Amino acid sequence: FLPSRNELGVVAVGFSGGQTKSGVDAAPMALIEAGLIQQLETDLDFKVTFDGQVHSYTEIMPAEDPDYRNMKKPKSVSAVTRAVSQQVYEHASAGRFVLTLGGDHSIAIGTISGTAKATRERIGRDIAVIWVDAHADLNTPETSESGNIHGMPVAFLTGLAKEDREDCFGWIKDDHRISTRKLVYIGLRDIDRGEKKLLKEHGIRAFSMHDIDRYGIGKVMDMALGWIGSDTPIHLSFDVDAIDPMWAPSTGTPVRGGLTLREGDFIAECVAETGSLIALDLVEVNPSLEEAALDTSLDGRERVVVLGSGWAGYTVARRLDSKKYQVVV
Ligand code: HAR
Ligand code: MN
Ligand code: MN
Ligand code: MN
Repeated sequence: FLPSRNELGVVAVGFSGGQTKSGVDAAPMALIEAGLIQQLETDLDFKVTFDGQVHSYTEIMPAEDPDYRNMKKPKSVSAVTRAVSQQVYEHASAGRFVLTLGGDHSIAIGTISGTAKATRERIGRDIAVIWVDAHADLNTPETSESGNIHGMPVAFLTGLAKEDREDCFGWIKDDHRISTRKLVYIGLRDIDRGEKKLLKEHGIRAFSMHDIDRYGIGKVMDMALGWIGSDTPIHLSFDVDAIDPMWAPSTGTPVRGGLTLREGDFIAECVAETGSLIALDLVEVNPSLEEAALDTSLDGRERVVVLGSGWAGYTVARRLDSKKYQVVV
């Protein structure tokens, strides 16, 4: 069921409307300017299909976008994620591994719905999702305290949140959705009351930082992948704020007590080793929040890409640079 070896589709989503800070829309360009695409092609021999642009979707942005059901910018986020869903769907349907560069985490409504639908059509299988994040992003519009849709993507993807209005996520149908049983969280440490309740009620598998402290990242990855089961297509949605702000400070909602750099790498390596990875999202990198990003303990090569923030994202993207990912793709 794997995408063809070395066929990679890249989608660059310059969108920040799922939250209120500007700058996260500039991440794809920062990563691309740091040489990401070129490295994927030349160092790794990927055949990259990339339309060469960072999409800002201005042509589909609604003129007016009032709050609805407590959601901020519902029509904009709905329209953008619908477009992203189609872009990702096309890559996945063509048998490509899909790398999406965000953008805030609301865009995962698009990426995951796109791979879920394509994978069902292509091989008749449900995908599993590994959501690496400090946050659960599981709020429904009603449980959200902020109204920011980047805190809600998993609710829409699992059907815990639904809406009939076509222009407010009503376009999401069953074939776009994932089961709460096929979802695993890693890195959680900032969860809202309503989210905690939903996690419990639906028996969602979640490994918090507490679990990582208790069992170690090795055991946690064994348990996480064991839960999913081998031979299940995996979509990895990596929010860079899962990594401790010491390593990844350039993000809109940093939470201390996060993953070490190696733990972040290790997660990506373990997922790659399964041979079942079909898509990767890299989100919430905000190059404008970069002040303290330079850490003198980094080696020269990494520091080149620090760019402030780009670096944190690059750590994840850099996994694509390893042989293991080559096998996956
Ligand atoms: N839980 C909070 C909310 O709903 C914060 C969510 C922050 N989300 C992200 N992506 N940065 O994980 O608003
Ligand atoms: Mn997130
Ligand atoms: Mn987060
Ligand atoms: Mn909170």
